[in-house]
Amino acid sequence: MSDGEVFPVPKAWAQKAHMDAAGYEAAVAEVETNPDAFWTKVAGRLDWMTPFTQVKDVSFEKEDFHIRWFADGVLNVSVNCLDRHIAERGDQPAILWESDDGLMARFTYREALAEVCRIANVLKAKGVKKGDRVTIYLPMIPAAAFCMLACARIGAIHSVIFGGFSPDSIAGRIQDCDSRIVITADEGLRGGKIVPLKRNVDEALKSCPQVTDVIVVRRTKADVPMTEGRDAFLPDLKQGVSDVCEPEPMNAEDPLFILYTSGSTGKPKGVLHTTGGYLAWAAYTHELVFDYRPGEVFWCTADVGWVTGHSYVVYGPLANAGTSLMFEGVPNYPDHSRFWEVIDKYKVEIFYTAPTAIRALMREGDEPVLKTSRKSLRLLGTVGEPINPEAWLWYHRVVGEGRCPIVDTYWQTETGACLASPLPGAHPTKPGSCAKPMPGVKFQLVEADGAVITGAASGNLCITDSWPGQMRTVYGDDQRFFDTYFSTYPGKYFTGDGCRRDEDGYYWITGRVDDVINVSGHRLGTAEIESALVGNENVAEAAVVGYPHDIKGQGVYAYVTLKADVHPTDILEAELKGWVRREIGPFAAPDVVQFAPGLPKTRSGKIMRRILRKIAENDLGNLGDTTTLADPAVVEDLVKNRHGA
Ligand code: 6R9
Repeated sequence: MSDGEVFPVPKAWAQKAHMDAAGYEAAVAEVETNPDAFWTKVAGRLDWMTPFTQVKDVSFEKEDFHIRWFADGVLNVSVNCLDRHIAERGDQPAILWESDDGLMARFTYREALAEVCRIANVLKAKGVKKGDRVTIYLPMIPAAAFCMLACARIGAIHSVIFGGFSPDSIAGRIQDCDSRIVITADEGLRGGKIVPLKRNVDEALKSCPQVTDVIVVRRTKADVPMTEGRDAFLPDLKQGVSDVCEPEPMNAEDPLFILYTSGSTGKPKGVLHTTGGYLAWAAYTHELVFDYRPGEVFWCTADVGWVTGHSYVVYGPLANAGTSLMFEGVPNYPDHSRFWEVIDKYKVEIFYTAPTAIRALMREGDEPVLKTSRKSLRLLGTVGEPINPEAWLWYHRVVGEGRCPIVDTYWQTETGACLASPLPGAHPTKPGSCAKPMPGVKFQLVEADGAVITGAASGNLCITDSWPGQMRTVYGDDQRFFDTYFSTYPGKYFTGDGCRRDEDGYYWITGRVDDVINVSGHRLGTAEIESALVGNENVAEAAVVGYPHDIKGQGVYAYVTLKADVHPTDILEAELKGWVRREIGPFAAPDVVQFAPGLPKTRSGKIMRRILRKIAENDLGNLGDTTTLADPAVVEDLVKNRHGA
């Protein structure tokens, strides 16, 4: 198979990058020959209150399952992200902020540390202690980063919920981790529209009686209802509070945060990351992949509500004494030049975004890009979903003027930070390939039955050994952690992704092989959307699959069987889309609802999703084996009434 164009490593990059091709090979070799020395260097970049003497202590085997890294070391994440940079870089911006409406703000390391300490002291005054869970539901404002770091300072575990989630989704996440404190804002602002954050929290808390305190950050200063005795504005709580707060000494394996993510079954999982390994991996990969040097202006467009925002807006850049730009807005507001104008305004050197945004902007043509300078840019990155070569080439040629290498970074919420990416000084790039695993990450392709695949071939992507940034458990459910990731292929971590390896040993992620779909880089479980749909009084049964979508990567295609006395109408179709918006969040709303008198099932009652996927993809000549269907006529009807048929 031909993989198209290959872009060589620019000479200047090979010469000055943190890691060149030989350095990469040497690191990969060292992991084999002297792993403790290698991993000690990775974690040695952090400041430890008590240095670790144990390095890796891991078994993926069922009988003795455990994952521990640097387990006797003691450190604090906020110290590593703030205090230790003050002496040399106290006046350097830690965070730059571009608001939705074009305002600018900057916080130096000194200012950021003071603010984090004040918020930490506010939390302490509220009785928050080490190990307590704090829910954060904020827009993309600097306070979001400060609140995360304030939790880290006192050893509280944060659970950040993306501002696009609905009251129901918020409630589920608050209940799951039993958090007593919620930090939110009066309102958010995105693309000129108001996001009613406080109102959503009020709605969610109707079913969360355990929440004692809601801290409200001022964003729009709108008048919002405040519940007496429970709600207070952060500026009021900060009055007279000290800007000094002693950091809590944390064991490397103490939890740092929970982040909920969708899986193929059941409710979202609380992915738990710990202190030492997570921060070491976020910082190491941030430096290596982006060839990052302290003080460079780094812009990752991800929301802090997703893992990319955790690792590459907050923790990675700040651990590396970086300047991280936070952007509150959206790529197409007030117009399609926004990203590029912001790059010029802040002299952004490294820009990291999602393929869906690139595709959407590419559709608007070159002019909105070309009218900006972008001279400050030297490296571009993508994350979240496979990037089609056409979008990659446009990003490279038009946005980066052919002079900026592109790093296509493959990873997951579960993996803490990057797993595979070209390193700009080491790897020639191929549009659509995430190139090679980070040193220390051991990829393996397997057949469905587990047989190991070698050479150039496709298979299911597993990782055969641990790396420090790996999640440690599903919050409150160790069994689910093991079952989800380690039981399909015993002794290995299964990513859930399909993947091809080419003749050069480059990896090409082909997408999820489970019932997870990726809509605009947002991960959604089809089961979650189905369960929202069947919660509607008109719906008897629902099956949801992904289908190729030009901009979003995948779209949501819902097959819905109505209750006996309900008739399909356009109004009902719109109602169901709106229903999912409200139940989960706007990004989960089905693009297509097809009413179906029945769903294709096996004789044992299992829905045959393979067939539903083919119909949604309009791949009708190839429906595969339908002999096990209980009622073949169902399929004929589905094909006949296919949307767009
Ligand atoms: C960081 C993040 C994880 C899933 C993952 C895969 C897909 C992410 C990708 C990619 C191809 C890339 N994915 N990066 N696919 N190329 N560069 O996105 O985490 O939200 O947990 O999603 O996203 O399918 O399994 P998360």
